[in-house]
Amino acid sequence: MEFQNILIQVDGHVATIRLNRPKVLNALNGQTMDELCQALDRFEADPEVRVVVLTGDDRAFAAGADIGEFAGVTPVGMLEGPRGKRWERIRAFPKPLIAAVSGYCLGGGCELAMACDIIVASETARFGQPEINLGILPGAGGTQRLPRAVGKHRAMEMILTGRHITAQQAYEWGLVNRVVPPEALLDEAYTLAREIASKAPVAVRLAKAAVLKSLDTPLEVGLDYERRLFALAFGTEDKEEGVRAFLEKRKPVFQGR
Ligand code: DAK
Repeated sequence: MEFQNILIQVDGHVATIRLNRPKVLNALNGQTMDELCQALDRFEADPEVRVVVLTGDDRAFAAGADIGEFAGVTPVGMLEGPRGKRWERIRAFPKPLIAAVSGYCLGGGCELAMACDIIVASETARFGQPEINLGILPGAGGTQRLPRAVGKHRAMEMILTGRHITAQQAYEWGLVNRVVPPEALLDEAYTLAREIASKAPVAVRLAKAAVLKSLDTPLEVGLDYERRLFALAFGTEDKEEGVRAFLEKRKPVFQGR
């Protein structure tokens, strides 16, 4: 399958998706989003892929949706078009997604990073939800995920003013996991990715599902969900291997079964 707006690569158990529309700061047009979803479909189906790193280039992770595609769109077109399904596909991706962010990470770009499970930022990264300047509001999760990440008041400030924040500010506000020099960005993301990829894949997916569940359920429901997933992990060969390896004082070799 040939992609035009993204580059993909697989190295061991870690796949990379690189957004690749540098002339428009990786603006997320429909085709780019479709290609991103197709790549995720492929990586979900490939048992060799255990973690996916999503990145852009030095200048931009992504400067948002492609604004050119908004002109003339009606409310019905917005509701019934493919946009919602694409973002739902990203939300439902079951394997860990690590965003490696350099440069502009705005609007839908910031929402895409927030849909990932871990965000590594370069010192050059700039985060923002500038939709208010276009007469609209965030529409791909920004009003929901940003307050969960940074708290109501900081999210309000970003969303109502449209101002960008620096990588350091994003770190202090809890939006990103860490900030590294630009040249160390991918190394840092791959170090994390390889470490996670070395764990039992089924347990990793169950853990991701359980943590995500915590963000949209009351504690009692979430605890019950965790209890069930925990029990499910006891049906895996990897659990037997992990426990046996500990008792035998050796490193486990996980198979993803
Ligand atoms: N869309 C299209 N083109 C873009 C773009 C964008 N978002 N951002 C930048 N570009 C283009 C510029 O037009 C310019 O193209 P040329 O003029 O060279 O042809 C090129 O990229 C370089 O940009 P600049 O010349 O502007 O570069 P500067 O360094 O001066 O400024 C900037 C960089 C990032 C500050 C500036 O480009 C900027 O403000 N860009 C727009 C950022 C923005 O407003 N982003 C939010 C877009 S709204 C939804 C799903 C998603 C969304 C909503 C709903 N559903 C599921 C319902 C998402 C909405 C959004 O993201």
